[in-house]
Amino acid sequence: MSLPNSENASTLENAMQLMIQTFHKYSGNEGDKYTLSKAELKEMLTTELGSYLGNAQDKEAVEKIMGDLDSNNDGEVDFTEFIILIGALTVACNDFFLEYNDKQ
Ligand SMILES: [Ca+2]
Ligand SMILES: [Ca+2]
Repeated sequence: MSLPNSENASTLENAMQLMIQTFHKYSGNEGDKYTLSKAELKEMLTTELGSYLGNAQDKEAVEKIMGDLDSNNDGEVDFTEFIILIGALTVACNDFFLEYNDKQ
């Protein structure tokens, strides 16, 4: 999947495109092309967020993340639900960063 003008894109625009591309890289593996099944979510979490989420290999952790994210309860994670996860993780990273800076 490619989006227009990626060469001229700003850093933030690139980050947005990467989030879209990353989602579609996993969502297209099985079932609905535009949503993540539990297996696709697990693969995405372990491959892309391994260092942040640590033990996402753990079946219960995946079930919990799936349950938390699947706000419309259809058993799949759509792009809106995915972006909420990324947003929440980014907020947590920012909090960590601010705290770390305050201690310097
Ligand atoms: Ca899918
Ligand atoms: Ca859902």
